[in-house]
Amino acid sequence: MVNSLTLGCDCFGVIHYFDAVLANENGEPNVIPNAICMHEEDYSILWKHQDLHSFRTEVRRQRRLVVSSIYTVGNYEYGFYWYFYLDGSIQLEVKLTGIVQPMGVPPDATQAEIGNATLVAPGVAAPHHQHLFCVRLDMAVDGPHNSVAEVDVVPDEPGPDNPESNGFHTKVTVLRSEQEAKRLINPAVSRSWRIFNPSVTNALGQPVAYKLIPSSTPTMLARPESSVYKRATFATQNLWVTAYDRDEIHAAGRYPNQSQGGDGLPAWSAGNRPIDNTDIVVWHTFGVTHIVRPEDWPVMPVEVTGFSLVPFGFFDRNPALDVPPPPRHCHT
Ligand SMILES: [Cu+2]
Repeated sequence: MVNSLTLGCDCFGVIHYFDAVLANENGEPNVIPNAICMHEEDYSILWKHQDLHSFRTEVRRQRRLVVSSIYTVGNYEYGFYWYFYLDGSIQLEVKLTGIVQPMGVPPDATQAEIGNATLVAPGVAAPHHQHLFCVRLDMAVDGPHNSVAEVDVVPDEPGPDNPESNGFHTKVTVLRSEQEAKRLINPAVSRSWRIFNPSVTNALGQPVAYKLIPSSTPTMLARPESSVYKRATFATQNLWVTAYDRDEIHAAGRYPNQSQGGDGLPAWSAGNRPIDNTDIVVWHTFGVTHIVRPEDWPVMPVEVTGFSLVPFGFFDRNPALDVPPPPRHCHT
């Protein structure tokens, strides 16, 4: 399903391409030229400050390394864009485009009459649906043995230690077993998950860590008795953490199309293996619930979903201080 990418169309600028070698249905190697694109691009400002007394300014430009590929899955295109930034941050954006699944409705049908779909053209409607992705992150933050903590930001209790009633603090909960690590996002408390190495500290004595910042993302809306829920149970949680096993690769198991349900993450995590200070894999489910717009027809402008992994005490200070300054006229 992976596309061959074309210079000046899919990717701009100075590009390095990688071919993909895949097996065809007879098990023979099949080369797909230019399947992966790598390039660098400007990404606005990295950091800036203007001194309010002297009006002296320092500014540095952000750049990112982009590694991308695009897949045509039936009517849809999915672009996977990994970004690597100068401050050590990593981001995945999935770009959704292509043609939404249409269905015919009577030419005089109204929006009220067609139920769980949007009328996108006379006689044409597009059903509500979800795109839920699960990434397998084989984490190794400064070594193979890592732990995961859930971090919520919550208000302090009222009392003498909170005299203005405006204090808040981080509530850090280390997830110690696979069952404890089945988690949902919670934007109201800025929930993130910190993947840290308990055995390695930075110069400040803190365990080195990267934090997973989810986007505002749904989980599966289909009910537990549905076929899709049983086969894609991974999509009912935003986070899973498992003990590393080389055979545990696909979140829905090896054969989702033939599955009777329960394979993949729910089966592996049923063993409730310990996940604290050991070789772990972090799985993150994210995506979009797509209530199709008339503007998505007849071809859909890109909609973006994804997540970020940013250093949290992995470095001792801002790691991008040595970025060369832009031309002289940008700072005084
Ligand atoms: Cu969609």
